[in-house]
Amino acid sequence: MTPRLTIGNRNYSSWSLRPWLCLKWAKVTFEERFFDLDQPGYGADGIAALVALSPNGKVPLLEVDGTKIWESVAIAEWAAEQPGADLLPSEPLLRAQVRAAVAEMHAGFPALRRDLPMNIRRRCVASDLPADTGRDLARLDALWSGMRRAHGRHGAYLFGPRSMADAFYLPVATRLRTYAISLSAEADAYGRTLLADRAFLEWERRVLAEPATVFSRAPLDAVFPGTDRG
Ligand SMILES: N[C@@H](CCC(=O)N[C@@H](CS)C(=O)NCC(=O)O)C(=O)O
Repeated sequence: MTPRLTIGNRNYSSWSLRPWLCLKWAKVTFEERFFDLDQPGYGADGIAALVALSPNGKVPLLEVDGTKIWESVAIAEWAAEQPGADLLPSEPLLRAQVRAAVAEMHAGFPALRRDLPMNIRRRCVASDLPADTGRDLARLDALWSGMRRAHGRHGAYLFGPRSMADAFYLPVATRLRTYAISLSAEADAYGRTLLADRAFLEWERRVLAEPATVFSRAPLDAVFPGTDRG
């Protein structure tokens, strides 16, 4: 059976985008199922139909031969284990660092995620960000520019060649663009590399082809005044 990935609303669901990129980059054939997150229970006690479908009540969810794999990291790791996936470096210490960067994104940057939600269509200017968001952005800049300085001679991605870590930071690159936030020159250049990724451009085309709607269950479109593309 073809693996099936359930994803949320493409414009907003950063956790859906990450494993979707990993599956694409690993050249895994998979079906997609869209689940509309703009339903009662979102972000609170859960959307009943999603709670029934997914063990953690959230997307993304990958189903492989009747087995459910939830959590974006686990789906990305499954993709990395497929033959020829090339999502993790073969050198153990470098592989550990890629996983550290993935884990930091998965577990960290809470203020950045709170104040700068993914909204691919949106263009606005962030202002008066709280101190903890500034600290998250400074940490992001240090991580991106530090890794680019260390590995830049091997390629344009975070660890040189493209890896799972790039899928985890790509949604962050869209946030910096949406909210007109600049980091250091090295970090900004890396963000541009991510936004030019072919698989991401396919995702973005599909976002812009969908009718622009306002997400009603959370103020994702009203964070700062701005305009929407598409
Ligand atoms: N830790 C989870 C986070 C998944 C997540 O928060 N998904 C959101 C959409 S981006 C969701 O399904 N929310 C449903 C809800 O909060 O009710 C992962 O990495 O997969």
